[in-house]
Amino acid sequence: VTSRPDAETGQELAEAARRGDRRALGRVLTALEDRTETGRQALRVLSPLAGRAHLVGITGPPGAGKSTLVSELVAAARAGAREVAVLAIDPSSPITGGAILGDRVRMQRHASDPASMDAAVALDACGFALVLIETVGTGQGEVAVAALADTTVVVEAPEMGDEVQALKAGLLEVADIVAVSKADRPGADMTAGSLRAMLTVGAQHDAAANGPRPRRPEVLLVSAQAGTGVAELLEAIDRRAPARDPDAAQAAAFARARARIVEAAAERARATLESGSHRAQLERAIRAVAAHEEDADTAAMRLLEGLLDG
Ligand SMILES: Nc1nc2c(ncn2[C@@H]2O[C@H](COP(=O)(O)OP(=O)(O)O)[C@@H](O)[C@H]2O)c(=O)[nH]1
Ligand SMILES: [Mg+2]
Repeated sequence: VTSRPDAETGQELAEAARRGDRRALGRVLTALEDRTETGRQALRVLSPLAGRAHLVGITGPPGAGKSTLVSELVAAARAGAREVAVLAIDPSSPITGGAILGDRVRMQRHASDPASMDAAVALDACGFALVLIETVGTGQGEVAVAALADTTVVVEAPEMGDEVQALKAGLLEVADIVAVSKADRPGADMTAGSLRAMLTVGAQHDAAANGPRPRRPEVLLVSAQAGTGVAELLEAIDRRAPARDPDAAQAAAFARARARIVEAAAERARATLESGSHRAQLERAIRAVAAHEEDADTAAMRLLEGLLDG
């Protein structure tokens, strides 16, 4: 089944994508990235069909070895006859338009963008059992992927010595698994050791604070180059699959739903504000705020109340 070149509704595209039509899936993803009505239609069809995939965030500092590791994970999972998709989210990527290459999807986005979350839902609904979501950049975007994923793998390279990059970026707090990459290089054992020590202290701290679920991420050594530790990493990921850890899956689903609702509300508010029907009010507020007759927050509140009233 191939998709007709044009004039397809989001519903038709979604149905074709579900039947395994990769071109249709690519067009759904592009529509989601472009935030079009077609994308919204497709998502209405796909959303209820999602919820089976294991969404795994792979994050860490630039150059840590994420992309290389993701390729190895894909190969290992495919060897087990699993359907795997990779969603690479990079706000600085020069590639636009939800480019899809085989089962690799690139989006010039942040992890917290509704488009990224919608893409994960679409891949899930189209039957990919494992969706690896690679995020690059620093700080914000990397932490945001944790809200999107069921399981978060933080990748840390050894050459940083005792300067643990993931710690600086606040990444250890969101890690379910820490993968020390490039284990073929000297210093990897030391990095793993200092990470384990740090995380033990962190876990004690969490327990003392009576947190709901003290985190004690596993630290694993992997070398994509030597091919060592990849199978063990995949096993560690699989142990956290939603079906095997329903409580964690429930918590992840709630975090995801919360982020999606808040982001969708913000996106709708922005679009409505800038749409024709509210343009005049917005223009008046712009003049008032620019002239210092009103502060921006008061103007925003007034406009938001106007949105809710219709
Ligand atoms: N020695 C060694 N180098 C690696 C390994 N994995 C990745 N690299 C190298 O590290 C660099 C960054 O890798 P990449 O996967 O692009 O990192 P990313 O920015 O985190 O996606 C590249 O030059 C890779 O060849 C590994 O297991 N061992
Ligand atoms: Mg990369």
